[in-house]
Amino acid sequence: MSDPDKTPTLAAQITPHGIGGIAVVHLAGPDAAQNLARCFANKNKAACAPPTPGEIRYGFIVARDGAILDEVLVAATSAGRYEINCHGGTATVRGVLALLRENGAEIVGPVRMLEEHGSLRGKNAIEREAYESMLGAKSLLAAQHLAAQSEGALSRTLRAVIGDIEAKNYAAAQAKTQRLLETAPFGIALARPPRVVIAGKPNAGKSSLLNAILSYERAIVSETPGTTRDILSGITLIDGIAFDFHDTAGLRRSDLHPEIQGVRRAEAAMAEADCLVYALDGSLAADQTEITALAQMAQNRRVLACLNKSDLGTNAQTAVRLEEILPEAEIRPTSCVSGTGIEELRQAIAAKCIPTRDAAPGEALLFNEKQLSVLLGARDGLLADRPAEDLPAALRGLLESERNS
Ligand SMILES: Nc1nc2c(ncn2[C@@H]2O[C@H](COP(=O)(O)OP(=O)(O)OP(=O)(O)O)[C@@H](O)[C@H]2O)c(=O)[nH]1
Ligand SMILES: [Mg+2]
Repeated sequence: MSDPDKTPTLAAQITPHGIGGIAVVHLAGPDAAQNLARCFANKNKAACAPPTPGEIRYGFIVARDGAILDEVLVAATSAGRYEINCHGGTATVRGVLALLRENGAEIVGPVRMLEEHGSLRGKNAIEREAYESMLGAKSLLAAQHLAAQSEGALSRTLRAVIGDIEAKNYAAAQAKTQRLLETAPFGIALARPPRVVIAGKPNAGKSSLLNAILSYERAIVSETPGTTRDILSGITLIDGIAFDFHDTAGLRRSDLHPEIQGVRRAEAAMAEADCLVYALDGSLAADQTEITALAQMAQNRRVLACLNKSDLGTNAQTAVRLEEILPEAEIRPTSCVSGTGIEELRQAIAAKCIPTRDAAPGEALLFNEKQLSVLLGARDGLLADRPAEDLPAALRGLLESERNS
C-alpha cells in the first residue's frame, strides 16, 4: 500500500499518443531521481546519474536485462522533475513507461501529472475541469474562453456571489447569478459541441443537408430512398463555435433488418440531440402523421424544420401545416442544389442552441451541466424571500478541490 500522505512519483506521456518524431515523457516525484538512475545510461551505454536541474543529457534508456529501449535526451526541469524526450511511436513510449513503472513510478495521464507536479497544482476543481476541457477544445474561441476559466474567471465570480450572499447583498448576488446562467449555453457548447441531429423521411435530403452544412461530401447521396443506414457525423464551426452534426437513416417502416437497425439508431440519436433538424421534401405534400409527430417532438426539445428542395418549389399545404405547429423562424427553406438557405439554416441552428453569445473575452462562463444545476439552485434560493443558509456552501462545493474533498 502506498502512503497516501506522500506525493507519488508519477510518469506520464505528455505528447499525444500516436506516431511522431518525438514523444515526451514526464517523470516527477520524490523518487524520480532514483527511478531514472536505474534505467539511464550515458553515451557509452554505461550507467550514469540523471542530469541535475537545468541540465540536459544525451543517453539511453536501458532495460533491466541490458537491452537498449531508446536513445533519449533527458532534461531536469527542476529538482525531482525530468522530461525524457524519446523517439515517437507507441511501442517505444510504452516500453519506456513500463520500465519507469517497474522502477516504482505510477503511470498517469497528462492532466493528473499537471495536477500533482505541474501548472495545475493549486487550482480548484473548476479551474482543473476548465483546463481539461481546454485540452479537448475544438475551436480557438473555445480554447480562449476555457483558458480564462482555467485562470480563475468563473472561480472569482463565484467567490463574489458567495461574498454578496454572506453580506446579505442579495440583489447583487442575483444579478451575477443571472448573468452566469445566461452564459451557460455558450460555455457548455464551447466545452462540448452541441449535437445536432438531422432526421426525417427517406429521400428528404438529410445527407445532402449534412454535406452542404459541412461543406464537403461526408455522406453518400442518392435518389434511392433508404440510402443512409448508419449514423454519419461531422464537426463544423459556426461563427467560431464547433457543432457536432449527425445524419441518420430515413424514418420509415421496413422489413429489412439493416434498415430497421438504422431507424432504431436514428431514433436513439434523435432522443439524445441538443437540436433536431427535421428535413422534409418541401416540394411534396406532407402527411399529417409526420406533422403530428413533429409537433410532439417540438414540445420538449429544440427543433428546426427544414423545407428542403426549395428549388423544386414549395408545396403550399406543407408550408401551412408547418406554420400551424412551429414559429416562422423555425421553418427554414433550403436547397442543397442551389445552396439557398444553407447559411441561414446554420445560423438558425447556432441561435437555437446558444441564445446568448455575447460573452466578453475573459468573462466568467458556466461550462458544464453540474455548474448549471448548482447555479439554477442558487437562483431559486435567491428568489425565495429568505435565501437558504446553505447557498454559499453549495457554491463553495463547486470550487473545492475534488482531490482534497
Ligand atoms: N432538387 C433537389 N434535390 C435534392 C435536394 N436535396 C437532395 N436532393 C436529392 O434528393 C435525393 C435524396 O437525397 P439524400 O440527401 O440522399 O436524401 P436522404 O434524406 O439522405 O435519403 P436517405 O438516406 O435515403 O434517407 C438525391 O437524389 C439528392 O440529389 C435539393 O435541395 N433539391
Ligand atoms: Mg441519407
